[in-house]
Amino acid sequence: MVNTCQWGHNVRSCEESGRIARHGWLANLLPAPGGEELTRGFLQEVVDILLGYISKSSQRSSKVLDFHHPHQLKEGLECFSLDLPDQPETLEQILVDCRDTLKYGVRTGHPRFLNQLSSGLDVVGVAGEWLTSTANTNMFTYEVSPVFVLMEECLLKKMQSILGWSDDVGDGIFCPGGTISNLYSILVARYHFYPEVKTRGMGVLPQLALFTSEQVITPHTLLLTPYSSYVDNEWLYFHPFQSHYSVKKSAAVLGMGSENVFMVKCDESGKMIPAELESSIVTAKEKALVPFYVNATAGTTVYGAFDPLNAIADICQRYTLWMHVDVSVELFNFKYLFSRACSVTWNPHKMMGVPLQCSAILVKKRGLLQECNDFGAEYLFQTDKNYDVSYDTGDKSIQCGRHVDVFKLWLMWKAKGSEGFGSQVNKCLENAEYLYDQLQRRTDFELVLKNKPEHSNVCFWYIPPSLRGQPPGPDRDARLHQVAPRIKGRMMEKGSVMIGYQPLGDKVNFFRCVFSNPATQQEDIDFLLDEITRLGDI
Ligand code: ABU
Repeated sequence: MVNTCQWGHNVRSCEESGRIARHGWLANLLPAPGGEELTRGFLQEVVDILLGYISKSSQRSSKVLDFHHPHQLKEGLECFSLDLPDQPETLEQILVDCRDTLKYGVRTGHPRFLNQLSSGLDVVGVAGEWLTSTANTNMFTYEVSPVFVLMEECLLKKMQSILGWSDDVGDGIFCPGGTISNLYSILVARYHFYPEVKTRGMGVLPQLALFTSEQVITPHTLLLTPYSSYVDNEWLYFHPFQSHYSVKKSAAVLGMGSENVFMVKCDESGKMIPAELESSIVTAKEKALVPFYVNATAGTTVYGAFDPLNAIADICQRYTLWMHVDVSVELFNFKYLFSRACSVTWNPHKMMGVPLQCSAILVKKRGLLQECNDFGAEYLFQTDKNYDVSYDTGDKSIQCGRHVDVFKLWLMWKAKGSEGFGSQVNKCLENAEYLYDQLQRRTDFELVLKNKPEHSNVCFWYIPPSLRGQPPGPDRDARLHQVAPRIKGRMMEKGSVMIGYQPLGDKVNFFRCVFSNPATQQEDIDFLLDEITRLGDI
């Protein structure tokens, strides 16, 4: 006999309904015999929760977040507790846990989530991620991931053609995030020049030097610096310009030493100055270091600045250096700009809106990743398999197990086409221009960079009434430095909008608005500025 259980789905009897609800529901899900109905019911409930969340995330009347301090979440809220039980929870509680996990998180797909380079909620991407989890396989061999391995190859080829690389030279691999992609670029560059490092280690190598833009701040570097000053009984910290911390971190991880990363001076708009790169190379040589690697940035984290890639490529060619480009933006608007790079980091989880995480390292020397990283574990990479084992791509990686990050990107690419991605990005660029125009018109805001945004980042200060008309100087700086964090805190507590802030170089805390969220419209930008004014004037 089939009945309807308390969550509205058919079960075999009332007794079973009660039993399942209390304890045994888990044991009755598939693969338990006859578990289809209950499994469908459970997953349908989860889908309903996800649908409710997705739909609410797109409504401007919803909050971007329901902020709680860590201690509040740890103590537990209403029906939500992080503590792990010894006895199984009921199905009802599991569904509450799902709902509450989303409730107390941040709606990164909300049109007013402008906090991060990765944002948005792409429904096709979500479907891709769900399918990926359902397949629950590993990217290391064709044996267990035949379709995903070929999808990775197909995506990498497409991406290489957009970079302007010919079909037969390129290689690559998807890896867990941009920092790891950058780490790969240094790893393969070092191997390219010094293949003996793989077996004999750093001891047989000269002291190597790396170069990167000073532009992107290191979040961990709150040191007293020559820029610090003591104002109003507190230290005011100015960050020195710092290279993207992934380069320093990688140099440390790879045994080259973070102090051997030279941070090349940038111009006012945040672009690496080629003459400064050249003089840093000369300085490194004078210190008996051996330059081998330059990281150029296409879209710095804060300003969205593009380093002059051609001039940097000329210098790399002159000194025989590996040129890597860390692309934090997208590449549809910049086809072929990267043709001279030896390697490129491309993060589809940023401007392309692919659900986190989705990052690729592309290397313009086929076979290098494999040679650099392979160890041919015989329990995985047998050479006498019944298929072409060149598709067992896992040994290109420094990982063993590798998550399938490719399917959601492949599916989104199918759904949108390259043109769809291009228009999605263009909309973000239009938003950046609109914000820039609005900021120019308003007297309560001040742009950090006077020129039109190069990409989708716009940086600005809010000037509260008490600071308007105050002459520039340390006192004004000290007060202005406190404005953005104070407003940001209020925004989060209210849950109305989210935007990032940071100091940079000699500039005190300013807001960085970055557009990568396809849901954001001009009305959200108007709201953002009005909300900052409302919260800042309190
Ligand atoms: N390099 C990571 C970017 C972080 C951000 O969204 O600002």
